Amino acid sequence: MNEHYPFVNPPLSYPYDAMEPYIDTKTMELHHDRYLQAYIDNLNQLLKEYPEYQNLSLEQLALYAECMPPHIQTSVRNNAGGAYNHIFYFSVLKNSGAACPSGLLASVIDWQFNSFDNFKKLFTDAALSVFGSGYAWLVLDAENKLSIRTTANQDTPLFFNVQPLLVIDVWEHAYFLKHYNMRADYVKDWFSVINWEQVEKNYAP
Ligand code: MN3
Repeated sequence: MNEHYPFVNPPLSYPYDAMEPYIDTKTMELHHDRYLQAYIDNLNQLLKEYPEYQNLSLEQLALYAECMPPHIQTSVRNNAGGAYNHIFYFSVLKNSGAACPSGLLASVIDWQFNSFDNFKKLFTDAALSVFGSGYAWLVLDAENKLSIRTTANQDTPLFFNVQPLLVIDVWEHAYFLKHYNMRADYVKDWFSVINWEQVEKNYAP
């Protein structure tokens, strides 16, 4: 995708129905073509008037929004964050991939969380603890340790000075059509479509 303005919505690297039966086709279509598209369109619209910010990346826009004129701070932060978070979310989905991490990442998860099953439990608890809309993340922090973080709305974990490895979107639009209000069922299904190969690359590029 473009590193800066004008941003374009990167096409999914898989068909809309690729995550069936865990995440339904219609949800994937709406999520990518409407929700993510809207963040990108809004951001481009906003930046049209601000050539001085047009060379910034999504990460920079989300991070530096608070240094911008007060009347655009919230919109830049939400729309750049919304685009960044969604692109990241779609990039770590894959059906029929490995069921769990391997290699170095697997060892570090075992070491830091005692076992993969315990990591899964803690990550699920975090995803369920998000009140309202937001995300749960596995990140690498400044001390090179893995941790589980949650963010509200379209905040990004970049605010914590960490490197994101894996994310689940727990906004209702990510699961409502199939799982209704049962976020726990969605989180359970989502664990079947994690692209662990990509997460490993994010960990040790
Ligand atoms: Mn979403």
